Amino acid sequence: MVNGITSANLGKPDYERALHQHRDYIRALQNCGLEVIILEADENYPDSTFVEDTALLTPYCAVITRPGAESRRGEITAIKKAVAAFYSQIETIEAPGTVEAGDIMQVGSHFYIGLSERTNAVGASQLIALLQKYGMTGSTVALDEVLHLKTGVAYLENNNVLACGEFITKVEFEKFSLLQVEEDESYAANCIWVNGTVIVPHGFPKTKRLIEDAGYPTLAIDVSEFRKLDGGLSCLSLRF
Ligand code: CIR
Repeated sequence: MVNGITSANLGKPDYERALHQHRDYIRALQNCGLEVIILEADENYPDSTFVEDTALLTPYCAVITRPGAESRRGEITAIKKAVAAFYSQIETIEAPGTVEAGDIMQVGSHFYIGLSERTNAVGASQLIALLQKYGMTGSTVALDEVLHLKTGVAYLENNNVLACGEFITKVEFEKFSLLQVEEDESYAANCIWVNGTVIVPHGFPKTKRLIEDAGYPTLAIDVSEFRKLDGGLSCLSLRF
């Protein structure tokens, strides 16, 4: 994983520390009541720890994506196999479409799809058609500043959206109650709501307090080594 793609200027990840942080992350999910299935390391793909990008798992079907980053395309082989144990309905995004599911934010049965350098319009429209086939809906959101949609925005259920930067003023999110993450803590906009608790990255006290003031218990996990590869809390798991 130390050779993963990055735009951050934070140096190479420390592998041992990353393993340690990964174990803490798994424990946090378990503490929130989840059963965690841990996949084998896929040593051919340095970014494969960011499993979120390779599949969208809905209540009715799984969609195996086609990552926009070419070096990540082969990650889907192992993910497809793992997902097949839980889903009988498996759909796929086809060329020239690209989708990375870090660009997808679920709000009930609606899915916001970020159009980014990794997710293109063809991929997004394939995905919207697939969602509709199963009685769900999707819509696109243009991104200008961040890697993935969920780099800058997280749905915390109960109509609450945690947002930073460009997402604070997007019309698409006007109907939600917005929790605004300050620019100097922008990394903390990627949090995950799990069974009522919000797992937050360690080291961002203002955002942690903001979430707690909105009524959520929080659990802080240090993911500094994954941040060095532009990855966050949501990227490290597929939650279904
Ligand atoms: C990448 O650039 O693809 C990885 N280094 C980071 C992916 C992060 N995933 C996510 O935000 N869902």
